Amino acid sequence: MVPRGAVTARGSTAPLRAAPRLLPSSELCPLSPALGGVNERTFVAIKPDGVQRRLVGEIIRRFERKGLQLVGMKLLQASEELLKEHYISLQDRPFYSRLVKYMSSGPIVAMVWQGLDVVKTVRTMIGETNPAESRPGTIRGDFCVEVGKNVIHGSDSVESAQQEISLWFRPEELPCWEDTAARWIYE
Ligand code: IDP
Ligand code: MG
Repeated sequence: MVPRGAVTARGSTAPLRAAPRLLPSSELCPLSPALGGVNERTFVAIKPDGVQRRLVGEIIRRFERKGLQLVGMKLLQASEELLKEHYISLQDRPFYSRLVKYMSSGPIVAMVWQGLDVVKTVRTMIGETNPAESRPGTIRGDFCVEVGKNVIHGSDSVESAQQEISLWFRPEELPCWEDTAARWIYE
């Protein structure tokens, strides 16, 4: 895990401004040591089955209500090339080509979420890879049945999150905005 206050993708250690404002994409995101420098980011994708089953709003609602900050989002039809790269670590698994086909079978909602320990938090909220092993209350525990149609992706480490964010998003697609609720969420 990246320590609180450390710099992650496109972050800096400049203090937060007093008033909320949108920053030009060329500026680095400000971090606030006073607020714990909560700058960890993770990549989340609502898979084609999640989009088709109208789960986009429900999933975003869960992350928002948790207190996480949405810093990037787009609906896109991912190319096989992109998906092969995204799942490169699974290329020797027997389900790899079926996985790429599934992921390219319709649009995906790609997102970046930010917060304290966000990689671990989002994985906990998603549940296990196999929905049958996922507890009720998790996204996979509540909304799906089979591993091959498990609705959502979340990065499994800070390092893979950084790689996945740079694979799926251009810097200008991650606008920097001050989270004015942060003081009510973090000590
Ligand atoms: P994760 O999504 O929980 O991180 P990974 O092991 O990284 O799980 O696998 C990536 C995706 O590959 C899974 O979310 C699932 O869609 C698919 N997958 C994993 N294992 C199987 C399998 O045994 N059969 C079919 N698909 C699988
Ligand atoms: Mg994974």
